[in-house]
Amino acid sequence: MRCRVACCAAAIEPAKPGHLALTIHKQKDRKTMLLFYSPFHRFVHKVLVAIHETGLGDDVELVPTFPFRNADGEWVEGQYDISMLNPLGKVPTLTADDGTVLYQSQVIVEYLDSISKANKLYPAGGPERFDALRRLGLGDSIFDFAVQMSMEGWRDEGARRLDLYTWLWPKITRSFDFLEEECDGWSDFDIGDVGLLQGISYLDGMATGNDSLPENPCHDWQGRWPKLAAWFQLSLQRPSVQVHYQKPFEGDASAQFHRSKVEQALALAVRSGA
Ligand SMILES: N[C@@H](CCC(=O)N[C@@H](CS)C(=O)NCC(=O)O)C(=O)O
Repeated sequence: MRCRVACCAAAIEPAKPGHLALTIHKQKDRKTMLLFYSPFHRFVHKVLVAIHETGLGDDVELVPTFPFRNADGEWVEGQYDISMLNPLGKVPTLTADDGTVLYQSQVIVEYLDSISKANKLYPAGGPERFDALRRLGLGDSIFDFAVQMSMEGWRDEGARRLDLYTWLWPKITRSFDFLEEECDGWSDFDIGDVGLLQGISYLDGMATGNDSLPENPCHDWQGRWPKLAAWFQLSLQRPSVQVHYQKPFEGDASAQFHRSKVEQALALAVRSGA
């Protein structure tokens, strides 16, 4: 059973006559959702692309959240805690305007699509839908593998587990072989493409020219898989990508701002419970 742990007073108080128009106007101007995410724009963020493709750019406030290191590379673990909202303590985490807290990017993008004001990213049904979901799963796995390898690189060189790399790289190169075959026929842009863009762009930022990565077969991935690279370069031009990709985050990224937004989210939070 779902229970509301706290409510926004303004949402439950009956509007006074004469105040109604003002209330409605204020609510329209306000960003009503909060997205806790890591503002590293060296890769394409699936959730940011979905926000813009679905026409929700004016409805979502971005809250920079650093699970490990901040933009200056300093360890800030714990200062940007979101575990009261998401027990996994992971970004991205979204609070919707009714206070519902959603986490795992796959869940967030599907929610955004369900309330879309513009494009739908999920094909309605049939083979197209399941093909999009398959590519989303592939992109998310490539992303997870690349993150795993990147985090392994935080260990001292001698302490890195080489078998992790020899286990993960073939999964990535086989995926790229499959995608090189498939991508010729791609024209529409759906949630599968968004997932692939996130995974490939993270791998691109981590692997390109980086020969210090053990067993790296992807240092020149764009030369090895040219059709996939052409699709990647074209997709990067989409406005929903350009709005953030490779652009520094310019808002408030302080721990104080973050705390104030966690408190705001908690005041509205709805979570599952007895
Ligand atoms: N499968 C998850 C992955 C999210 C994820 O791994 N987030 C990392 C940053 S890239 C994180 O927040 N890690 C913090 C932690 O593990 O404590 C999703 O797609 O949302």
